[in-house]
Amino acid sequence: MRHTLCGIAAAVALMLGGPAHAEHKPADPSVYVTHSISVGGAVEHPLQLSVEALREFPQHAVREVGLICQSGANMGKLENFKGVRLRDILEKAVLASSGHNSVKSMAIIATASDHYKAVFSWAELFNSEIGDGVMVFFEKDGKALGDEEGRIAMVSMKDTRTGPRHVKWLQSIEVRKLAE
Ligand SMILES: Nc1nc2c(c(=O)[nH]1)N[C@H]1C(S)=C(S)[C@@H](COP(=O)(O)O)O[C@H]1N2
Ligand SMILES: [Mo]
Repeated sequence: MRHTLCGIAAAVALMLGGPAHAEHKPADPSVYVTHSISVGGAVEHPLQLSVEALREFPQHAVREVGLICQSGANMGKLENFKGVRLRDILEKAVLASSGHNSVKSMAIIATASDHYKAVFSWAELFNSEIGDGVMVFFEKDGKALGDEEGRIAMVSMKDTRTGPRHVKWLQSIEVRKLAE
């Protein structure tokens, strides 16, 4: 009985919630494709960046990154892509900090068009090696990204499991102060 109720509750929650993040292979990924990303929230200069605008930042070519799901499952790899550091984008937007200690309580939220979200902290991006490997990318094998990833995606290459912060169809970067 208990299980049945739980099952029904889960089904109702799913129906009320509408589509959650896409399953790994949506039937028609083209509906999720994004062509630019917004950078906003607690920043001095909100930005809207197209692929062309992203190319203006220092570009990094990456040979290969393995993709491991949070479950531990091997999801293949990202190969031969080109992107820019999220840290460089945020430096252009300039974090809106109200003093020396303000940035330490900031979070950076990456959101995809299917509502998938991944979160970073200021310390990860600006004060750890993780930040060196957080890339917003837009090119693979010298070509635009396909619909299965959108034109703009993101990956955190130095994570233990790289799947969770491989954000396909990237749409926005929001900076938020989590504590006063
Ligand atoms: N926008 C978006 N990005 C996402 C997901 C998602 O549902 N939506 N799933 C994540 C998960 S859990 C994994 S393991 C990786 C790898 O998925 P793929 O092999 O289908 O590319 O994508 C990640 N990025
Ligand atoms: Mo995953």
